[in-house]
Amino acid sequence: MGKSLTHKIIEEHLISGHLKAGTEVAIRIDQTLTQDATGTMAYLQFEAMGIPRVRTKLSVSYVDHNMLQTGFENADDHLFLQSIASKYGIHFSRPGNGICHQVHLERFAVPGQTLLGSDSHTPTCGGLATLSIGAGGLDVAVAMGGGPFFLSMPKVVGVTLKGTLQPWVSAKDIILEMLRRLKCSGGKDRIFEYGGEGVASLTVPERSTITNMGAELGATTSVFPSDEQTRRYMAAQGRAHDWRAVAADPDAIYDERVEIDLTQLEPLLARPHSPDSVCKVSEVAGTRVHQVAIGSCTNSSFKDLMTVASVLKGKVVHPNCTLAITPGSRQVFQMISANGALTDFISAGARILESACGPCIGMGQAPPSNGVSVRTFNRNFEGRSGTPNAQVFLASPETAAACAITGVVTDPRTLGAAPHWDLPERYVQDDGMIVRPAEHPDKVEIFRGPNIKPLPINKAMTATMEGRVLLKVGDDITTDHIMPAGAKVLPLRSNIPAISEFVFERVDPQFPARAKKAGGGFVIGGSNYGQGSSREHAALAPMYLGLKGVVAKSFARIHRSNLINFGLLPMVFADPTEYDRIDAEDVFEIPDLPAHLQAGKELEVRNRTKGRTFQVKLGVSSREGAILAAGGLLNFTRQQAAAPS
Ligand code: MIC
Ligand code: SF4
Repeated sequence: MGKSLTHKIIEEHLISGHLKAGTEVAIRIDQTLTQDATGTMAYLQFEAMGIPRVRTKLSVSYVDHNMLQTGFENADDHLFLQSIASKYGIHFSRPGNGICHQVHLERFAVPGQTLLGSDSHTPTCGGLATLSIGAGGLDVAVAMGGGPFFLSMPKVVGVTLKGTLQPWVSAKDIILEMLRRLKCSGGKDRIFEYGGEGVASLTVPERSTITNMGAELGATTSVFPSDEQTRRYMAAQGRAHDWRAVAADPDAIYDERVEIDLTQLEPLLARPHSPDSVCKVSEVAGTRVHQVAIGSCTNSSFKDLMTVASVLKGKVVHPNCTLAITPGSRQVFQMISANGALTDFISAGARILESACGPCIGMGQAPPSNGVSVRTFNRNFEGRSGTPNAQVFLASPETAAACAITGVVTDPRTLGAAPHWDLPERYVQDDGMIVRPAEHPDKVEIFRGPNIKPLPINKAMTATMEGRVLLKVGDDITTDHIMPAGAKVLPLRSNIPAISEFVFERVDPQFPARAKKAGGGFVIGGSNYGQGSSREHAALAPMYLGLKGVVAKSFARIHRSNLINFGLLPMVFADPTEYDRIDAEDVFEIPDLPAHLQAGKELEVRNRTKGRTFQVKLGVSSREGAILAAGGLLNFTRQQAAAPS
């Protein structure tokens, strides 16, 4: 019986468990990455573990999110990250070197290896056949220390690509088509493995656009085989020595299958406010556009920017509209500057931003009130752009460039002959902005500015839990709702007491005060609670405010793990209609917790206000149960280290 590529890579890295969907497996992690907004906590956690040096093949710390520096906070954090990387054996990608996923793809990812990153778009490197998974910072810290990564074995979905893309239709349209069909939670507990004759025509940057935005399907990850395209890309990056062919067996068995005929695809876009609200560009053509933004880890490769440059060449951005361009990496920046494409952008009136996440995470370029912004990014959650009532559409670089010159939503196929780009034979290979770890770590002093506050740690779980319902929310609550990002809040990522004042800011600004006054309590959620980002702050900051658990209809994978990692109960209604019988302020009691924290057990929740009792499923493995009992993964890891072997 043939094996999928996913099963082959997991088998090569398996530490415990069996490859049976839904059961817990532990895998060895070869590489880790962090970015600055999640990295400060991840490194504080790594430090708290007391391990002198990372035990991975490679760990890289990037600075790409918190780049605005409107005060001392971000700059201080950068210095902290640089010094702690140097001490513990981590490569440091300096601010200005680019977006973590783009740089990692260019310079470090290796086919057939595993990569764990404290950012939900870590699967970008799946375009280069790396099994790359996003996780909370604490999971990444454990992996840096040589510990395994535990995950519920996903189903493997074989995605067969047939035919070839038509002119002006791009890789972004393939992943938008996946989102149109499967929706934002359609990839939950699944790995998408791409195959079929259509794969050979897609270059590595195109494949990475698809695997990047697989995160929006809620997938554990997405992966392409490593083939001739991969070899050519790696050779052009001067990394032919790291290339290795890896692929599924021709008769591989998949749990589910999807087929997309590339020849039939048209330019698509996602409407406000969800990446799965997909329609054809032609259906909304003519809508006035106030802003176009090109960049982010989804679409800021050299190929993407050259495509945009050929649309803009000799033209000026429409007066209705502004255009912001963010090259994904210093490599991309150097190359468009050397070949004149940067001049085309400047001549067209584009506003050139540094290589960073920038507008994608609300760090500048907020659109005007009620403005329409067409972005090549991956998320368009309400308010994420920095303007609460902005209408953000997600589209390909081709479509975005067409909108920029016409000032209205435009199907790029109306522009005439499509540009064609062969990938370069050789990319600029300049790792001068990657700082290697110190040779004498004992001499390195860690810089800690006033923004770095000690890590709050939860207490072991009590036998009985009591508290009131602090907030009741609906379906698809994102981590941007729970713990907003943006220029004002992101600089506080290393300061939990300060950032916790913004928890649920856009949903209910009174939440922090109420939670503290009540001495903690519970949140009630609908389906897919905690979708989106990997930020563990969406668990850590509510924990600081006293949150004890969330009862929801279902959880997104990374957020559920983050709740467990910080000792908060992720409870799923056994009967989802119970949701309707709960109101804010109801008082809950959960008795006899220790006995119920074991694998597979249901818990009983007493709603004292309503005089009712209902069942919730925890669905935890015995390891997760022990983590919850200990009050989180850090306490659990310490207990294990202290236990006699
Ligand atoms: C995002 O795109 O939301 C982020 C910012 O990159 C997050 C990480 C974070 O919140 O720091 C992610 O996707 O994991
Ligand atoms: Fe950065 Fe945006 Fe990518 Fe998140 S999605 S890593 S904020 S570019």
